[in-house]
Amino acid sequence: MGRKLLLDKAHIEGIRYYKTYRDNGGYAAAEKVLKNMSPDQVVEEVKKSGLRGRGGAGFPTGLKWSFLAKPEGVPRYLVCNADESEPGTFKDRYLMEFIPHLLIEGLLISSFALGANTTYIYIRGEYAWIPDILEQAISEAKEAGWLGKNIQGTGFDLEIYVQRGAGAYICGEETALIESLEGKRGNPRIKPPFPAVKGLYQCPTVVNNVETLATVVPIINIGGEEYAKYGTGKSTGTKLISACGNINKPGVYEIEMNISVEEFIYSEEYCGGIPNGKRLKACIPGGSSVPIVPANLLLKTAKGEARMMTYESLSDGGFATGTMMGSGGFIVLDEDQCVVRHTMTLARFYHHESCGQCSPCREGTGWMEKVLKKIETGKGTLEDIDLLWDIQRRIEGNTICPLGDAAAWPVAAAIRHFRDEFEWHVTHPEEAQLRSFGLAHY
Ligand code: L3W
Ligand code: SF4
Repeated sequence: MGRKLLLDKAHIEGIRYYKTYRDNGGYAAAEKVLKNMSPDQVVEEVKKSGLRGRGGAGFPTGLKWSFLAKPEGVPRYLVCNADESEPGTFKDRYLMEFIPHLLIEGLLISSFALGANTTYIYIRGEYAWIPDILEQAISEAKEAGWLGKNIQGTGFDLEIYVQRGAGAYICGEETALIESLEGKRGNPRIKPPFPAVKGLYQCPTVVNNVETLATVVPIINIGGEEYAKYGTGKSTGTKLISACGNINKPGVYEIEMNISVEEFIYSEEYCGGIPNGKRLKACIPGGSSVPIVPANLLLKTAKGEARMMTYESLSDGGFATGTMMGSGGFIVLDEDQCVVRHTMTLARFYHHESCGQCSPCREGTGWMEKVLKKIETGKGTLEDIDLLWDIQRRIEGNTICPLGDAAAWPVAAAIRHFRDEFEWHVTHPEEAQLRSFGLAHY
């Protein structure tokens, strides 16, 4: 069994509630920090741990915290990004729903480290039942003296507020989230300035993902150096992976970042293999925004070594697979899946979710959806495949926020790795049409 740091107590009945959480070692890290550590020491431990942001970008958390500007007399904010909307990603939901106090404890420690007295959890609107769970955890923690004024007699004050989003994917982008939190339309801002300098209400703000902030708890409990012994290389610790698609055991798994992709897909401890003995065709290992990888590149590197579930191995220097660990939304496709249809579905999603501020994204996502629909329904031409390639190329790198790239990459990767399938739709229009209507399969 792989070692666990976040979900090790998830099986305990009643762990959602303060008493059970506390009886099982909860708030020991908060106690350690408040009694024995300075804010700088906490930041140092997080740096030593090598923790990287779990929301998608993998940016070093300790480094981000050390960027936080500290002008005299200006409040600082911590914002927990719980707007988990990336298709295929549902690991933060699991944490918030089943072990909410792990997040509240992580927020307390992180707020203390950053000198933030007000912290917001911005939660995806569709997670309609979770704010109540978080509110209950917050009020239990407050009653036990872990929130409010003069926490545990240290003089440190902290209030945590839960803010619901209204169902817009773009509000998971940190600056759009901040705009939304300020009561405005969730349009991303141009960076720099980064939130660490000018964030919420133009004040220094750290925005971190739910899993990132929850992970601060085991880091403090075992120490940054010990945490860094988990995993390998620049992928230290454990990572939550939400696995879905054509696998026998979809769900949320905590993996130590030292197992192979093959082990993750086929072992009984994790996904349990592919149903009905079907062959693996491809995988999107990090949420819908990261490029699709065909099975041959997914399981082995160009050197014939096992591909690992790590930031480095999945991106392979950004070259061979061109994909990423992303948010850990692991989507498996078996041999029956149509990559063109799949790509069209994603294109529709990004078109719908584009905020419309920049023309390459606003117009390009719509064009990609239209051209993909034409090809998928057997009405496309070979020139349309080149047109599609051209459109995605004009979006990538030319937009305000990463949604443009996120829309372009899946299309580019699908054409790069599965061009024959696009061509098949053009050269077999009648079969493609039947398949599009769900009347025929491979
Ligand atoms: C201060 C600097 N701060 C960078 C901070 C920056 C941000 C973090 C990472 O997009 C990706 C996206 C999705 N001074 C700084 C600095 N920072 N330089 O570091 O920044 P960045 O720009 O690399 O990424 P991002 O804008 O946060 C995140 C991809 O993740 N994604 C995930 C989506 C996940 C969800 C979800 O449901 N959880 O939506 C999937 O792959 O496409 O590329 O905080 O401020 N000099
Ligand atoms: Fe809006 Fe798309 Fe531009 Fe991002 S890239 S700011 S979502 S139009």
